[in-house]
Amino acid sequence: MDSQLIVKLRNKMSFNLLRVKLVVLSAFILLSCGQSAQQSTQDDTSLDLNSDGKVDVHYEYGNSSYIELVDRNFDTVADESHKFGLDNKIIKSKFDDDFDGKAETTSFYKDGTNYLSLVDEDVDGEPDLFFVYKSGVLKYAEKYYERTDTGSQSKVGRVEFKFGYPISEEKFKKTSLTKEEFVESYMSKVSKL
Ligand SMILES: [Ca+2]
Ligand SMILES: [Ca+2]
Ligand SMILES: [Ca+2]
Repeated sequence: MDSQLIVKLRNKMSFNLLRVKLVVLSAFILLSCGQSAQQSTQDDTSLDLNSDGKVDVHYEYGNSSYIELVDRNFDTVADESHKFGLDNKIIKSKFDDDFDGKAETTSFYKDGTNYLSLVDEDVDGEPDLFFVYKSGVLKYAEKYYERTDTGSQSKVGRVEFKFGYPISEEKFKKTSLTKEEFVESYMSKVSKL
């Protein structure tokens, strides 16, 4: 086994993102059990998690960062990508959670921990759902509802979470922000870090 690869996998074990944990854990178990996948797909830049001879985790290295591409449903199309700094700290992830080939969820991390995820449900380039985390734990989600006619006002729905489960009804607050401004307020949280 390549020691550099093991170090990377160990670093990733600490991430709070369950999906990342599961994928890496599978890889770890696979490797530590000695059930090495086919030699042709095991090298420094790729892993075959389900031993079907097809690469499921692939690494692309740049000058100041590297990207991990993961195929969770083993259809040979990557549905997760994670950007890491050269210090192995995760910076940003993208997820294609409906496996249609387009990533709609973007997660942002600070000190290796997820603090904000934005979901662009209709993949029009603007997020619609906003998930806020504390120490990597989902606390609340918000959704912007555009006003439906000139007499009405736009509103923001908010749901609180505990252990990944919603613990409140959706509560609405009227807002004078346009959708662009609302998105901007979330993006400024990202840019301030
Ligand atoms: Ca595979
Ligand atoms: Ca896939
Ligand atoms: Ca998608």
